[in-house]
Amino acid sequence: MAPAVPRSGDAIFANVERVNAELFTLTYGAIVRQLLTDLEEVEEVNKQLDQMGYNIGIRLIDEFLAKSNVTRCVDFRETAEVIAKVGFKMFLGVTASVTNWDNEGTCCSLILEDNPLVDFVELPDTCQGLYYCNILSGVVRGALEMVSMKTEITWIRDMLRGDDAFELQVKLLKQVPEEYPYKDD
Ligand code: MYR
Repeated sequence: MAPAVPRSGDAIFANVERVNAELFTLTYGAIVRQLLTDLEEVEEVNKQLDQMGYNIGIRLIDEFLAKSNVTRCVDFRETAEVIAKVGFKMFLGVTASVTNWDNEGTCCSLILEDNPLVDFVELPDTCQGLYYCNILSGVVRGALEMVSMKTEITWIRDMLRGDDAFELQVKLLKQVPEEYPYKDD
């Protein structure tokens, strides 16, 4: 039966957001499932998810910079915080914490305790080597490459493998200085 009192706008929007999030999660699951069927080897699926993420990341950076009003970061530490607090929030709806810095300030971990990609997900034994969320590592790598940072991204912890959080290690390999586009005469 329809409710006698219509729900407030806020409640309706909250519900629409939840449904969209569930649709997103289920759609991602369907993509991973299809890749497993098509490619058969989990290693190949890992590579494909990373590549798909990279292709998304190199496009998503424009939207990120336009919507976030983030300007040049002073160093990689600030970049990592921006990814964790602004980027993840914007595209995944959750924030990450940044820890495990090396002495040089070029390698850190992004920790996700809540990850909407894995809601409803349980991996069967046949998928043990799968990095289910590998699309995320590709997105971060692609986005950073577009702002002149070559990185290597590695999963250190994965809740689908029984760990207590998702930990994504981000290592800055090379920062290509941007060239001033005009000649001083
Ligand atoms: C700069 O110094 O040019 C700013 C760099 C900001 C990079 C932010 C990259 C955002 C990546 C979003 C990842 C979302 C993953 C779901």
